[in-house]
Amino acid sequence: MPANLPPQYYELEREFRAEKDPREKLRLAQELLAMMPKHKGTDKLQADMKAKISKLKKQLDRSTTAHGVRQAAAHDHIEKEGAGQVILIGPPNSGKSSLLEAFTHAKPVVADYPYSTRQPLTGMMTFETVQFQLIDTPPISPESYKNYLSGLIRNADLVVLVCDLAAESMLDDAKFVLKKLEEKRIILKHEVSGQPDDPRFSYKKTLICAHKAYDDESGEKRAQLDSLFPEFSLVATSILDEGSLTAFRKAIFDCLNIMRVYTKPVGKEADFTNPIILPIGGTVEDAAVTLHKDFAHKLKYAKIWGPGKFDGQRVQRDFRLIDGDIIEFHI
Ligand SMILES: Nc1nc2c(ncn2[C@@H]2O[C@H](COP(=O)(O)OP(=O)(O)OP(=O)(O)O)[C@@H](O)[C@H]2O)c(=O)[nH]1
Ligand SMILES: [Mg+2]
Repeated sequence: MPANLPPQYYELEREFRAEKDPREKLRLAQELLAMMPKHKGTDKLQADMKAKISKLKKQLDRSTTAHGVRQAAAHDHIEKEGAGQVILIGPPNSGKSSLLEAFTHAKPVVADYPYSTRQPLTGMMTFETVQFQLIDTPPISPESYKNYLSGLIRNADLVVLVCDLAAESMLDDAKFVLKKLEEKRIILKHEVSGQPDDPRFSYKKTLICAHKAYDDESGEKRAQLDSLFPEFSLVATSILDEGSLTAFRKAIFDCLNIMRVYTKPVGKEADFTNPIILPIGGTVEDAAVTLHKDFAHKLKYAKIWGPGKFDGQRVQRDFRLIDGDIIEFHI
């Protein structure tokens, strides 16, 4: 019986054979298996691919546990923390590590020469009452692309493409990053609603960071970036300008399409230190579910304080909340 494999299968198989990084190879093998039509004609192919997957997993397990530390091949997944995981990517020397240093307690290598960052590093950035996880990464250029970057970017909630307004080659460098990621089947978009039909691709919401803005007095470079990315949100930053760093924090919050809701125990003050994070448009019930499924089940009504409401207004579970609302659950 013929296997009848789709044309994309052969393209992906070629990529799989050429791939050297075991983690990326494992991901491609899993994609190939998922793409294979399941019938008698592919029985042997399926078994072969499952054997390859199991061998790659063993190989990765060994590299992860050897010496008790996670090794380079294991960089492609970073556990999420806080209200959103944000990955800083871009050409060499654009200022990715300087941004991580400015916003978090992390101590990345910052240097006036390119390729100073060799591996990803994370830190937590505060915006008002929430924290976001920032990931600093090694640069993307014709000379260098760490394969684990594809996994990290796919997994992140938001991509920040850091462009260097002080660099002559700013536009070419940014275009190269887009092209390289497209090769890896990652498409940077200004907004993402749903994913592409072809499951091998992924769309990632991206904020453009026009960095070293102090060095662009005339605004000419910024205008060039605006025309390369007409639809994207763009934030201009400089580590020398505190106001621009505040704007960056706010831009990240806005791009993540989330809101904060503060809980208030009956008869007590609201807790402003630990908001519930919900996607924009979330309801009273969504907020209750984040506390506990049973709790949401038992919920009778809630009282709300916030803009556009009477203080303590009584609402039902399908009531849509907005950023900054205070909620008192009644069960
Ligand atoms: N003028 C100016 N220089 C900056 C700014 N931010 C960073 N730099 C300088 O730019 C250079 C590169 O900064 P890094 O943060 O190491 O850049 P990177 O993108 O992490 O570089 P790689 O890790 O090599 O890709 C350093 O000399 C920084 O001091 C800024 O806002 N303005
Ligand atoms: Mg760096």
